[in-house]
Amino acid sequence: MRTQVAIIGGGPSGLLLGALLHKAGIDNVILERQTGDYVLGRIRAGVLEQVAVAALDEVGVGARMHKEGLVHGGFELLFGGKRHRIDMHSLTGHIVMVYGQTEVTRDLMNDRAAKGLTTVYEAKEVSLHDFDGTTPHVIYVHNGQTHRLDCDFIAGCDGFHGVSRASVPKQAIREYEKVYPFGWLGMLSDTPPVSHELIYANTDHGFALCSMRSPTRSRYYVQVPLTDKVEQWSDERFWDQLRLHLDDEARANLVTGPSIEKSIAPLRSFVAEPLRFGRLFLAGDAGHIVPPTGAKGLNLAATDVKYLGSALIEHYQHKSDQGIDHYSERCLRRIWRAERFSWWFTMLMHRFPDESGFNHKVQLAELDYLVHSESAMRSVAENYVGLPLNFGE
Ligand code: RFL
Ligand code: PHB
Repeated sequence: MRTQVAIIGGGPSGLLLGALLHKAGIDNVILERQTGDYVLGRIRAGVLEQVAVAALDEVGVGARMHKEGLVHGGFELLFGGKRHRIDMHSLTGHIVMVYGQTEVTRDLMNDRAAKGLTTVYEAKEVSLHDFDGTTPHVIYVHNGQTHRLDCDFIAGCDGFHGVSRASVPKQAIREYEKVYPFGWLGMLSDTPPVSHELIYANTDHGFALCSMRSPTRSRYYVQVPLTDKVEQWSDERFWDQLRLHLDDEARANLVTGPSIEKSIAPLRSFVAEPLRFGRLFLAGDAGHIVPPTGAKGLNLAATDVKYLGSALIEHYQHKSDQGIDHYSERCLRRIWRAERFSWWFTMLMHRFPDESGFNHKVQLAELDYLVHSESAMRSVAENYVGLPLNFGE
C-alpha cells in the first residue's frame, strides 16, 4: 500500500490530522493499535480551548459539539472552605467548551468512516523505517499478515507510550521530565454535576476537581497516592473522599450514584526535543505530556496538528518546506508555555507528601492573592482559555 502521509495512532491527534489533510486533498492512512471501541472507552479530556473548537469546525465535524457542548465563561477555585470564581469571559473575552475527548474522537471517527478513509484498527507490531532517508515506510501486522505502507511522511500521533518517539535514536532526542508524587483518581457517573462550572479544590485532603460531560453526567477527580490501586476505591469511598473536599453548598448539592468508569492517571510533565526527524514528525502526547490540572493536553495536541497540517499542505500545494523546517520550533514554543502553566497550577493545587506545612501555607497565600488581584486572575484566565496561536510572534 502507498499513501502520502502515514499516521501512527488513531487518537484525537491522528484523527484530526487525517481530517485536515484529507480536506486539502492529501492522501493519508491511519494505523491504530487498538480497536475503535477501545479508543472510545478511554475517558480523558473534557475542556476544549477556542483553537481546538476552531480546528473541529474547520474540518466540518463541529455541529454536535456546538449543540451538546457546554460553553463555560468561568471556573471556581475552592480553598479555605470557600469558592472564588475566575470570570474568564469578562477577564479575557474568551470562553472554553466542555465537550469530552470521547465525543471529539467519536465525531472524527464517524466522519472518517463516512468519507471512506482508511484506518487500520488492530495494526500490530508497527515499526518505522528510513524516515531519515528517501523511502520512509511503515511495517505492521494485521490479521496475522505483515504489510508495508510506503509514504512521503510519517506522523507519530501514537501517544506517550507509542512506537514513534521510541524509534528515534537516543542521541538525536532530548527528553525533559518531571514526575509528580501523586495521581488523579477519576470517576464518571450519570449524576447531575455539583455545580454548573468546574471547581478546582485545594483542601487539607489534597486536590479535587468537579467537572462534567453534560447536565446529567459528572466527572470528578481526587488526588491519590501513586501506590493506590483503583480496586481499593469503591464508589462509596470515592464519594466520601470527594465530599471531604467540598464547601457546604456543594456538599449539600452533591448527587451520588454508581460509577460508569473509574481510573487512576499518574501526573507527569514531559517534553521531547526536537519534534521532527527527517520525514518523521511527533505530535500530541507522543511528543509531550502535561499534568491534567491546566486542561491543556488535548488542546496542545490540536495545535501541533494544526501546525503540522499546514506545514504538509504548504509542502504539497506550494512546494515550500518552510513550515516543515519550522514545525518543531513553532510547536515547542507553545508547548513550553503550556508546560509552565500546567506545572504551576499543579504545584499550586496539590498536597505534596513530604510537606512540612510551609508549602501549603504558601499555596493558600498565593490563592488568596490570586482571587483578590485582577491582574493575577487575568493571567490565570488567559492561560486557561489558551493563548492565541500567534502569541509572541
Ligand atoms: P492518545 O489519545 O494517547 O492517542 C494515541 C493513539 O495511538 C495509539 N497507539 C498506537 N497505534 C499504533 N501503533 C502503536 N505502536 C501505538 N501506540 C499507541 C493508541 O492506542 C492511541 O489510540 O494521544 P493524542 O492523540 O496525542 O491525544 C492526546 C490526548 O489524549 C491527551 O493530551 C489528553 O487526554 C490530556 N488530557 C486533557 N487534555 C485537555 O486538553 N483537556 C483536559 O481537560 C484533559 N484532561 C487529560 C485529561 C488526560 C487525562 N489522562 C488520563 C492522562 C484528564 C485525564 C485524566
Ligand atoms: C475533565 O473534565 O476530565 C477535566 C477537566 C479539567 C481538567 C482536567 C480534566 O483540568
